[in-house]
Amino acid sequence: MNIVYKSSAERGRIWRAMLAELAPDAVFHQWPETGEPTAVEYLVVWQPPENVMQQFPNLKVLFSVGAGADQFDYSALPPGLPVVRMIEPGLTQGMVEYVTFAVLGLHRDMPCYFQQQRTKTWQEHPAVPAAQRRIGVMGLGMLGEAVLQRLVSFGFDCGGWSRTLHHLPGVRCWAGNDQLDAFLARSDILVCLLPLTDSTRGILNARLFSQLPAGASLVQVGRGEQLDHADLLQALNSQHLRAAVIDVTAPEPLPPEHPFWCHPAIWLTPHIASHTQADSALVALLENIRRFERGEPMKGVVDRLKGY
Ligand code: NDP
Ligand code: OXD
Repeated sequence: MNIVYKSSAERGRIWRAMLAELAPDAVFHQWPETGEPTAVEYLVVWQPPENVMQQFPNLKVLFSVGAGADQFDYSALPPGLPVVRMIEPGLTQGMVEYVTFAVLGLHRDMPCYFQQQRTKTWQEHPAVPAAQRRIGVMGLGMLGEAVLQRLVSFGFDCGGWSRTLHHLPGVRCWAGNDQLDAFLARSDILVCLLPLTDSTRGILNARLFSQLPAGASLVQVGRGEQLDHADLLQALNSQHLRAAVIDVTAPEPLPPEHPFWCHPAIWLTPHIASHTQADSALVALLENIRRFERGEPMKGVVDRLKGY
């Protein structure tokens, strides 16, 4: 197998060493080194190089190094070229940790208490039992399901929303645009784990916020383009929403004057909710390449019609 890898140099260094053990016959090039371009079969990237098919005319599979694959210009890729996103346990674990941290922080009113600390205010607020806190996760894919599994274990009242109906233990599920408002109406803490598509761009907007219960909070870990910043600020400033934990924004990074940086009800992190872990991701990548070479279905193939 002939692989070109174009992403974090540190991960590439680890992959090269691991490949020597796990797949000694593999030819591994770390961008900008590519070897003979016509020999390249598998390209693993976050951002592909320009004119990817002209550069690598015999490419067999394009792998995203991340869980999302919205960064690709599909019009520049031949329809038959499989595009595969990353499904690997390290990435899932990172997201479970981040969302659990965010949900627990919001559940226990931490943005308010951190703000009180800054003003030297010693004031207690009523605590809500987990069973009475309704969590709603938008997107029940690899990450949303794993997150919900963990949140259920805290005893939260958990709900989930997706395009097609899912059945998850301990989670009440809704599906499709027709059921979105019913799902939102019972989501005290809303977590967005949707992929970026034409249907989800701008979905976190004033209309959606108005459907949430008064005092609800948001955890945004999907993609920046899903969130309308002005609408979120309006919902927070009017105190319809209580707080927001935001990991992804458009643009990234936000400019220094952007109000999110200093807003007392916003926790902002620089797109770090989860990262592809070098060791577990290489195992997943090799497994997918071997599946492809045996003519078996790969895990995480993007459905270009659905857009994810
Ligand atoms: P999956 O493709 O496994 O799951 C996507 C889920 O979203 C599915 O349940 C799908 O529904 C649902 N969905 C898609 N479109 C719609 C829609 N229009 N209406 C309702 N539901 C919809 O994705 P992952 O769980 O692997 O990842 C989700 C996203 O998380 C990634 O695309 C990426 O943007 C983001 N991410 C962010 C990271 C960060 O660090 N902040 C790290 C990793 C990922 P159905 O099941 O019915 O198809
Ligand atoms: C991803 C991400 O998609 O880090 O993996 O956002």
